[in-house]
Order: sequence, then C-alpha cells, then structure tokens
Amino acid sequence: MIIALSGGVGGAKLALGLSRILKPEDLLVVVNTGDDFEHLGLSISPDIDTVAYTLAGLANRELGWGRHDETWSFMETMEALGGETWFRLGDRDVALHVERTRRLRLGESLSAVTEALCRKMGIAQRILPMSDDPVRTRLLTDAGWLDFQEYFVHRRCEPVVSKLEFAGAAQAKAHPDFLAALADPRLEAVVICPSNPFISVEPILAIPGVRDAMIACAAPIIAVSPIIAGRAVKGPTAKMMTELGLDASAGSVAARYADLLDGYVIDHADMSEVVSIDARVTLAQTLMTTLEDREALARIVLDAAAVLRRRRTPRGQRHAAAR
Ligand code: FO1
Repeated sequence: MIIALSGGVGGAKLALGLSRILKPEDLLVVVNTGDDFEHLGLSISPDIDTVAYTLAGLANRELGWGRHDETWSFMETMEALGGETWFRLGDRDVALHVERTRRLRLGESLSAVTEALCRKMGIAQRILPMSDDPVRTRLLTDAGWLDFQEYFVHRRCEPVVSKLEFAGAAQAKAHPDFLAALADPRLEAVVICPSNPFISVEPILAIPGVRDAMIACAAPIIAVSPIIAGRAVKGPTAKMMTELGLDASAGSVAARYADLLDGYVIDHADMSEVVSIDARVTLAQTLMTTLEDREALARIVLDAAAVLRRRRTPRGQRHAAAR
C-alpha cells in the first residue's frame, strides 16, 4: 500500500501515474485542504477536486484544474448580474460544489462527502482530506494578509509573500484513516508528490501528530522535487521560495522536508545538487508532460522506495549515523 501526499496540479499528475501502476486498493491519496474556501455561498475544495477530476479522467489538462468538458453559462450569467467571476466555475463543476455544500450543511464530514462523490465519479482509489476540520492557508504579503485563493487566483500570485499561516491547523485532527495508514505494517512508502511544499504539503505536516506519525512510520518517505533547474513546473513555488529568503532549488526543498525524507527524486538537470541533499537521491525525468511520463516517474519513485525498504535504517538513526 502506498500513501501519496498531494496538492495542486503536480500532485495530481503523480497521483495519476501511481494510480496507473497500483491496484486501486493499494493507493491512498491524502490531499491538502488549505486551499479550501467559501465562495458564492459554496464550499470549494480545489485540491480534492483537482485529484478527483484527474483520477476520474475528467480533468482539464491545459488549465490543471476544473473539467475538460465544461460550458460557462453560469459564469456568463454571473457576469451579467454583476456577481464575482474572478474564480472561474464551469457549469458542471458548479454541480460538484453545490452537492458538496448541501451535504456538508447536513452535517456530513468532508471525507464522507468526498468518498461519496468520488464513488459517483467512478474513482476506485481513496481520496482522503488530510483532516475533516477546517485548515485555511493565509499569506502575509505586501498587500497585507490574504486568503489563499485571493492571493493565488484573484491576485495571480503577484503579491510578495513574507509569511504563511495555516489557520486552524493547530486545532485540526489528522484524519484517523491517514494516521492508521501511516502505522499500517502493509504500508510500503509515503510519496510526497511534486507539489508546492509551502501551500500543498506543509499544511498537512502542520496538523498535530502528522510529522511524528511520519517519523515513526516504518515505510520509507520519498519526495519528488517540484523544482527543476531553479524553476517551478507550474505555480508560485520558486517565486515564493525567493520571497521567503530561500534558494529556489531542488536541494532547498529537500532541506525544507529535513528529517522526514529517506529518498528524494530530482531531475537530471539538478544533478549538481545531489551532494547537498541528506537523503538517498534518485535522478529522473521529473517533468511530466505525457501520461507515459506520469507512469514512468511513478514507477521510478516506487522502485526507489523498494531499494530504501531493503536498506532500512530508521530515519532518526540514519541522521545520527550521518552526523
Ligand atoms: N485557478 C486559477 O488560477 N483560476 C481559476 O479561476 C480557478 C478556478 C478553480 C475552480 C475550481 C477549482 O477546483 C480550482 C480552481 N482553480 C483556479 C485552481 C485553484 O486555485 C487551486 O487552489 C490551485 O490549483 C492550487 O492548488
């Protein structure tokens, strides 16, 4: 069994690759919910939907979010009525948000609603929110504190970021099935997908008990760098790293994950970084353009995890040995 920690477009791409080479019951995708927000009276969970649409074969490959079979009458009418249209909601996509909002208002948990909707979309894998409690990523910028989607979509990631907070994380409970999977003896690897570490992965790690459960996990933890040759494949990762005073490099992301990593997959372009990375490094083509790329990278990640399992030194001891 494999756990994949995912957020954003990069996460969904690798989750798809993993879904193509693993039996459905052997892949658990744990998703960031820090991007979630209430908009137009709807509860919207973009990272859940990006992974769900991707695994359902419904995703808009060009945009990286929403559906490929979309029409936009709802947005056109909102425009005509003077409503908010900066966050683009396609007609079919709206149905998902309306149905999720209805069920949440009835008191169903986010994970129960997600499970039901994924079944209706024919998704065989389990997509699990990191928590059923609200966690909201907010960013302190030169335009003040901004909610995530205000920063990411409305202001197109232009504000300069100096700090992030994950409102609610300290009070949130990690989903029990996530913690149970981390402790499951059948677990073979935890894959940190090539998502933005700050906005997609750290909200998950910020939930009390998650980091400790990962450190205690018997299976290797292996991340894929979201940075190739100093640039993010998509989104504000490199810009954010620079603004936060970090080197926008594959090595710098590995350092961010610090004591969590047993393995790290970087692109051939970043070979020079190998010496600075305190984990077992695998070089690969990490840019995923085609479906074959997604599957190939997934296979490389799982093979690297298999090697790490054979050479198992518990994370803490490895660091101690290395010092
Ligand atoms: N991202 C955009 O850049 N512009 C949009 O208009 C937009 C709409 C949207 C609607 C539904 C949804 O699930 C995601 C959407 N996203 C949009 C992506 C969203 O901002 C995600 O948070 C990012 O993909 C980062 O994870």
